Amino acid sequence: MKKELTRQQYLDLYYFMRLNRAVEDTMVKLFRQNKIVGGLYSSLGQEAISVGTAYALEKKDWLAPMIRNIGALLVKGVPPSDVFMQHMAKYDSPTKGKDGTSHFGDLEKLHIVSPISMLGDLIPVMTGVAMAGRYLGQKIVTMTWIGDGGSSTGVFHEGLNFAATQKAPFVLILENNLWAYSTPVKRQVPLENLADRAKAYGISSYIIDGNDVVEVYATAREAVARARAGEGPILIEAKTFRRLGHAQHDPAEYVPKEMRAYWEARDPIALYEKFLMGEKLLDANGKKEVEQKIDTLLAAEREFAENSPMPPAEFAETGVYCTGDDCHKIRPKWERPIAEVTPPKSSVKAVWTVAGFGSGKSSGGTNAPIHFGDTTNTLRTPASDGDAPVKTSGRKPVKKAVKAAVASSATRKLKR
Ligand SMILES: Cc1ncc(C[n+]2csc(CCOP(=O)(O)OP(=O)(O)O)c2C)c(N)n1
Ligand SMILES: [Mg+2]
Repeated sequence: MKKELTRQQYLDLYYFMRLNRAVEDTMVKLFRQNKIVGGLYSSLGQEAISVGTAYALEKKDWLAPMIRNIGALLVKGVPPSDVFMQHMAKYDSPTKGKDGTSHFGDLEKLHIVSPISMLGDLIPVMTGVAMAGRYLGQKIVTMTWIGDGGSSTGVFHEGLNFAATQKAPFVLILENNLWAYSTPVKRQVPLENLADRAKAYGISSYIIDGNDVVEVYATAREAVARARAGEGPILIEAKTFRRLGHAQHDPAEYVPKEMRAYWEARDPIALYEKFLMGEKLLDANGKKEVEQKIDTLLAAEREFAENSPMPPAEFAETGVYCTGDDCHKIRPKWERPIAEVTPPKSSVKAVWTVAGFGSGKSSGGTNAPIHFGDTTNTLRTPASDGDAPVKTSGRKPVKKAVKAAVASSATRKLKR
């Protein structure tokens, strides 16, 4: 770790790494209380990468996180309550409960592009954002992250080639944490350094110790400055280790014990604390203050998140199709009348039909299109189309069937 930052920068990096870890520790508790909806991914031991790289960006710059980049979101200004609520599918969450993990963004204030699951797809997307900024004369830099596994996707290569050809002001952080699910990096890439892939696209790259936050930040800062100056995209490979399984469900028993022990002894927060104490930038009191500040903040943020309601059921049917202002402020440029390209007008008449389909009734008596077996009807399949109609068994309507079942179970109980 070199000495080249201001005291405030050193302390900010420490605060955000501790906050990143504390936010994720809180989510593990929420997960065990069954309050998290969906998967929970951990960046334990990788905090220096998310924090150090995002800290190198300016306010006007743009980023798009992957699942292990909660730290980058916190640095960019996302409140922890948003992260909690997003994972708990709460109505006040950025996606109002419609998506989970780090799958949310903020195009207006924080300049965060919402990720999707497809690994690598953010590379061409963030290249596009970088190019748009250039057209608009904004001098912005864009950043996203990719794993060792994700760096083997086609879109990683297509995207990086595209970014290089366009000389896009874009910085790509390759988090080589040695595992992609249960596949060790050596079994999927015949290279010692994944940064070598940059050579194929004629762009600059760095290889850094991802557990040394000062090195991460100093390198990212240089890369961001170079990209902003017009040098084109830059790839940074940060060597690290995924300390937990792919997600909460995975005990990662396939990881050799010695490998785990090696990396656990290189915890980025413990290493940094030692450095800060040695440089007299932090002492026991300072450490306590940071801990108390984070504890107080997270207690309030967690309470807010837990008190937020779940979305109302009817909300599920909204936002499926973009409806302009009701959906978001960025308007689609419709070349044809909206009514013409959205249902019901956009639906085409089926070339073959199943008689009775769509006319079934739910047990509540409402329309239940898929319960076509609930009505006495005839069935025609593509194979039998044109042949004589096939008679279905014509089961009892659900309501009657349920009544009969309830009656028979009551009789059984009485007999006992
Ligand atoms: C294109 C694509 N293929 C497969 C997946 C399924 N998938 C999700 S995470 C993951 C492993 C990713 O490993 P890596 O890129 O090393 O990231 P890490 O989990 O180690 O952070 C896979 C295969 C996906 N989301 N997208
Ligand atoms: Mg990996």
